[in-house]
Amino acid sequence: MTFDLEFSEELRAARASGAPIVALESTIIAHGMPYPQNAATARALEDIVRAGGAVPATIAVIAGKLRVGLTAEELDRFARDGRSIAKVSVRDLPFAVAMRRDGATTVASTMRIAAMAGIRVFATGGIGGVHRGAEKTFDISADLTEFARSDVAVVTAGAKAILDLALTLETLETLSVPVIGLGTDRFPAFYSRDSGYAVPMRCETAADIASVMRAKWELGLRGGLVIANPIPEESEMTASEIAPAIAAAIARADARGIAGKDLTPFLLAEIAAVTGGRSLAANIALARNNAAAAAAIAVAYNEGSP
Ligand code: PSU
Ligand code: MN
Repeated sequence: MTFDLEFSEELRAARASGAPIVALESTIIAHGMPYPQNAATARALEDIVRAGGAVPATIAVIAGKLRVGLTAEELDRFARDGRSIAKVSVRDLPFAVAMRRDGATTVASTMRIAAMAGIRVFATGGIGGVHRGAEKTFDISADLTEFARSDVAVVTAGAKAILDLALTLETLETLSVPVIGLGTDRFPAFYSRDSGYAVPMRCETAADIASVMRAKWELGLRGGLVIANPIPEESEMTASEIAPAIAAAIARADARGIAGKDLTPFLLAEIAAVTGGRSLAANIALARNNAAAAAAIAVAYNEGSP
């Protein structure tokens, strides 16, 4: 058995020529959005990265192989099969590999595989974090732990609004993870531009973010960076619109005993249903916006690297 990474042809060429690369995850496709919007979004994110001058690397586990770059057919299959494909975080990687399963990778496992592949920039929608009520449930996303381990900058619309964002920010501080607002002083809340909490640092340009990334790793500080990129204004949802939908979704999850890795996909789907798809449109808009910013950061990081 070998556990080598498997690169697509496009990625092999990109690596050979030293082109900038942006990692993309597959849980957002299989578990984060319904079909067919997830298929269209997966394709759009790749196209946006290409338009920004970088090469997209959608990451997944297929028949136990750690795959970097999927074919159009594979991308569409992950979208169509959706939640019947296992959500694979770092905990789940050994089982998926040994048992030759398919797996949709989360932010945590995508970061890990990207780091193995030498990819330094990754675009997601919104990272996982500390769930509300975590003092009772202990539900803290492995995404946070991974930021302490994998050397990858993750472009994210803050963290998901379903979370306790104050505790999420505290945990990132404890883990010594830089949280950089891209053109903002405020930590975004996924569907909206301002969580009510400040970011500890702010950069205006992709070039400045690339400099911070280089400084971190040249200092020998291992781990990732959170690049907090607010949803575009025109797609933002107001707190009065989104807060009741989140509260209702959390109440339903509690009533049904939904926990563990099923919780985040359940909440996102419930909120989309309650808002009549408004939250889905916002999620797509912020993910697209993150892909564009990630491409710019990957290009800037490449230019400054020897
Ligand atoms: N961003 C989105 N939609 C998603 C996710 C991110 O816009 O569905 C996924 C990511 O894969 C992230 C996961 O790692 O949600 C968080 O899951 P959990 O809370 O179980 O760690
Ligand atoms: Mn969890």
